[in-house]
Amino acid sequence: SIKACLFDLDGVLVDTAKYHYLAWKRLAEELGFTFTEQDNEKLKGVSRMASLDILLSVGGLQFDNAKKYELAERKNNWYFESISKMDHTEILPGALNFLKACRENGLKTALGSASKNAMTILDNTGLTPYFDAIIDGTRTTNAKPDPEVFLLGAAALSVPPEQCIVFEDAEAGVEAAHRAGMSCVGIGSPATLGQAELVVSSLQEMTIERLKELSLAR
Ligand code: G16
Ligand code: MG
Repeated sequence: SIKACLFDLDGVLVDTAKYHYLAWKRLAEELGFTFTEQDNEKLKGVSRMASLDILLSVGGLQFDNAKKYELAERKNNWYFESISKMDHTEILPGALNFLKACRENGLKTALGSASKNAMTILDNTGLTPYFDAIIDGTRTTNAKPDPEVFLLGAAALSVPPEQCIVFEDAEAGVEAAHRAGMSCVGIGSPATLGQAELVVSSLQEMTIERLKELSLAR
């Protein structure tokens, strides 16, 4: 039976994708090209440096590593300005209630995010106390679809992977969950998250009952 829920951050608990997008768009503009919202879809769940590589390929530009780190830092400074102003009103619908329900029902909770800024976001939105373990981009070396972030989460909770369920909005995250030996609930559209065991449009649709049905179906 299910003992733990592991949550992605961006796109599952909060909508920070819009702030990532504004910062990447600004960087692209400084470099002389346009970066659309559609281009931005490719960056979801992807690490900071890999995101920069995708952005530069859209602009048809190439730089050495030193310059790339400088550009990534410039973007991160703008992004950090936005997330510094976040508060609890930016928690996505249903997320807080579902986290509370998990804990009331004896399920452990962990964060499994690629972001190096996760602690700032969790603290500013007041979500930090709802997690038994927090694994973020400062703790991992391999980005999703590598299962590392979720395996570290399960280990931190002392729960075997097969008793964990992952909540993810990115295709690479669903793959990471499966490679970790975990089931996955996709948050978003079945068109992109079709590999997940269940897809819901937001955590508002998620209940402990549905979680139990999912674990029985395994
Ligand atoms: C998030 C976002 C990605 C972002 C990555 C790294 O991950 O989805 O778009 O590039 O983190 O973020 P940072 O630049 O803050 O380290 P997740 O795993 O929470 O969806
Ligand atoms: Mg995400």
